[in-house]
Amino acid sequence: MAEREDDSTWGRSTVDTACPLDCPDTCSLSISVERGKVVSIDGSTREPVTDGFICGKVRGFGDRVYGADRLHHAGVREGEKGRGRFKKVSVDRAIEIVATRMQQIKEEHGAEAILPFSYGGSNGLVSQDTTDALLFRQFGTSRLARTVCAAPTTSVSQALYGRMPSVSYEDYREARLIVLWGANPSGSAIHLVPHIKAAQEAGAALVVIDPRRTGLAKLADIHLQVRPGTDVVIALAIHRFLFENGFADEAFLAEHTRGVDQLRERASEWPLERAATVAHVDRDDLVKIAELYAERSPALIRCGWGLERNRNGGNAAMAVLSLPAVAGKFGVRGGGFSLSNSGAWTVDSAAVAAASEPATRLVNMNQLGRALTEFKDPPVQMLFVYNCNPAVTMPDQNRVLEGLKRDDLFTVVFDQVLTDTARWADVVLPATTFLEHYDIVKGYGPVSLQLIQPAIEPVGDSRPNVEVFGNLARRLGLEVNSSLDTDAEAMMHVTTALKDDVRDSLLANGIATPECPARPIQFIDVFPRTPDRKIDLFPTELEREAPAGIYAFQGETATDTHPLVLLSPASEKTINSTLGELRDDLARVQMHPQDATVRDISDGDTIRVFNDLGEVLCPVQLNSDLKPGALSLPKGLWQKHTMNGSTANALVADTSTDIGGGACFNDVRVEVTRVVTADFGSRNVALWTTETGTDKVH
Ligand SMILES: Nc1nc2c(c(=O)[nH]1)N[C@H]1C(S)=C(S)[C@@H](COP(=O)(O)OP(=O)(O)OC[C@H]3O[C@@H](n4cnc5c(=O)[nH]c(N)nc54)[C@H](O)[C@@H]3O)O[C@H]1N2
Ligand SMILES: Nc1nc2c(c(=O)[nH]1)N[C@H]1C(S)=C(S)[C@@H](COP(=O)(O)OP(=O)(O)OC[C@H]3O[C@@H](n4cnc5c(=O)[nH]c(N)nc54)[C@H](O)[C@@H]3O)O[C@H]1N2
Ligand SMILES: [Mo]
Repeated sequence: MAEREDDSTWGRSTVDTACPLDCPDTCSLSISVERGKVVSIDGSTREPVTDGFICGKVRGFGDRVYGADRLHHAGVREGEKGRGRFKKVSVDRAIEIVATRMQQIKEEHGAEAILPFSYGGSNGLVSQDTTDALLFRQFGTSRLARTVCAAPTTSVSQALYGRMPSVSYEDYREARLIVLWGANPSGSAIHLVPHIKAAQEAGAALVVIDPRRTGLAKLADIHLQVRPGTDVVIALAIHRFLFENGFADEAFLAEHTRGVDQLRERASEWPLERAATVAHVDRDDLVKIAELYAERSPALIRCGWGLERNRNGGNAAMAVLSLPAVAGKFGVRGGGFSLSNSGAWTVDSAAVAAASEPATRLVNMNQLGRALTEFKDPPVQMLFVYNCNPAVTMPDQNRVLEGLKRDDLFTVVFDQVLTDTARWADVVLPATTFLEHYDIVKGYGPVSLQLIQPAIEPVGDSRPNVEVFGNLARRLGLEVNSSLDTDAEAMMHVTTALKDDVRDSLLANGIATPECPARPIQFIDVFPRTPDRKIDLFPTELEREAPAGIYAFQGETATDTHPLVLLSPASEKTINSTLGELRDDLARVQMHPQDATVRDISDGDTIRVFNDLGEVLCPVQLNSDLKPGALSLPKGLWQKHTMNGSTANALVADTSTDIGGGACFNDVRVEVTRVVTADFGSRNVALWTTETGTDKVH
């Protein structure tokens, strides 16, 4: 069994476990427990990348476990929707109510009128896509396209490379050039930062391509402060430079790739000058980057997720990820690319794979608002939310909220805390946290598999996902593989077809290392997993999907009425919206002083950020680290974090990215005005606007 030290005299124990929150780092943790309560959470060294340190968010996770917003009981709505008031019922009773309603909806409208809605709130292999998936498939509900994150980059890396594993964190220090492209690891993957700094100390050059001057951009040799959405032309211009100046690795291209001629032709349209003009960057900086990339090896590109959330995002990711192929950067330690490693090691869920998926209606999760308000044949009659907080995290927030308001919609929310979505529920179900149940977590940065084991008993009546879905399935008369989650071995049966050695290693050590090498050299240890093992530089299947073709730039549409662009990057204070309940301060929109001056706006003013979809009222912070013309408001805000209950997503259209059906979170056109505080003192604004957020019930 994985380490668990007990000192029963004092009721003290230390539990080794891991963090399943939606972050690439998947840290190994050591939890100190006293008399059944978590007293501290620290990093451990079991996962080498964690190396004993963790972020402040998880260190403070006990505040969530024992916090005022924790859901201790199941509840049935009392009074109007959205007030967040519930009558306490037993979990069994709540499940019975949900089951009865599901049957009724199936009889009246067909099971496709039920929409299960989940994302990565728990990245554990047990708590998503196991019992839940079996239940919903057998019942014949609508299906969900889980596109809110990484859809464009995944489509593209699948098409080009068959999701070849990435360069590991540890091997960043071997690189002589690192390009951080639309990635901000200081906020979103902190364990990468020491490796980048070590590389710099050893003489590596650092290039950061980002509309914001991030912490690492300040330390970079070159910060290319692009206009959002223009990365595709920057990457194509570097391709053109490589092709035209004899830096393309023709031997590698001939042997290992397909489609290079078409790529060459698309790139030919983008001389460096033209790309620099479109992206509003200094031509000389761009030339320097192209030269550095041509000359230095090992050269490593970190493709983040900031650049994909845009109408040009899929093509941007494709043009970026094809650079190491053209420049011949593979075959050396520290050279190549790094992206999500979620596809590096597939741990199949046997039970789920075996159950065929019925071809029921497929709903793109980014269009939840539309689904709730417009879908017919059948209309959505039940929304079942778990591992997700769509009232604040999905595009077109106002339309999502309009849908949640529908009296004839039955909403079930299964969560750990009373989220903004849970407030709209007809039935709430209390979920355990990773400190209270078993799970298995696979990293998408480092690729190890780790065991999660409970450090404490479930708080209140909270239950693990598999238990709730197992009970619900039984009530519906369905046969699913579930577990009462009594021990690690039982839990493993529910979930995955783990190979014996992997299972044994997890049980004995709490960690298992993957079949693929943990520190792979691309094109030495790992190869494309495309059918012919070649890199497909011009994947025609994506061309059919992309509205303007592949490697195309669809422009960007700043308009006279909405000339600014709003970005919403990851914040170091929350993981998506998780832990947002613990913060009560108002968020501040970041704005460049130049944009503020022309609008007569000063630091600290209350501003209104608006477009045709909605408005956000909050204080402004002037910040010259932004590209002029761009604003920034963190993702993951709760309704209480702005003065009118709207987050950045009230301004995000539910249109799709060029490839992959992803969300365009960073492609938001807005205008800003100062709110005259004589009209609304900030307190009044808060009272006036948070109809749904004032009378909070813990
Ligand atoms: N602390 C914390 N860590 C997290 C998360 C969190 O919420 N909090 N979320 C996790 C999740 S789910 C994800 S997906 C990852 C995301 O992690 P990252 O890949 O780092 O993504 P973002 O923070 O969304 O954006 C990264 C950078 O892209 C920039 N950017 C925005 N638009 C553009 C553009 O058009 N071009 C370019 N070149 N850059 C652009 C932003 O300014 C930002 O600095 O982080 C994970 N880690
Ligand atoms: N404006 C803007 N919005 C964005 C983005 C952006 O860049 N800009 N980025 C997007 C990205 S990258 C992502 S990944 C999505 C994420 O969006 P969501 O998937 O909605 O993520 P969270 O907000 O973290 O909500 C997850 C919820 O799951 C719950 N949960 C955790 N573990 C369990 C469990 O074991 N059981 C149950 N039942 N519940 C559990 C948590 O308490 C939490 O409330 O948001 C997207 N939203
Ligand atoms: Mo994400």
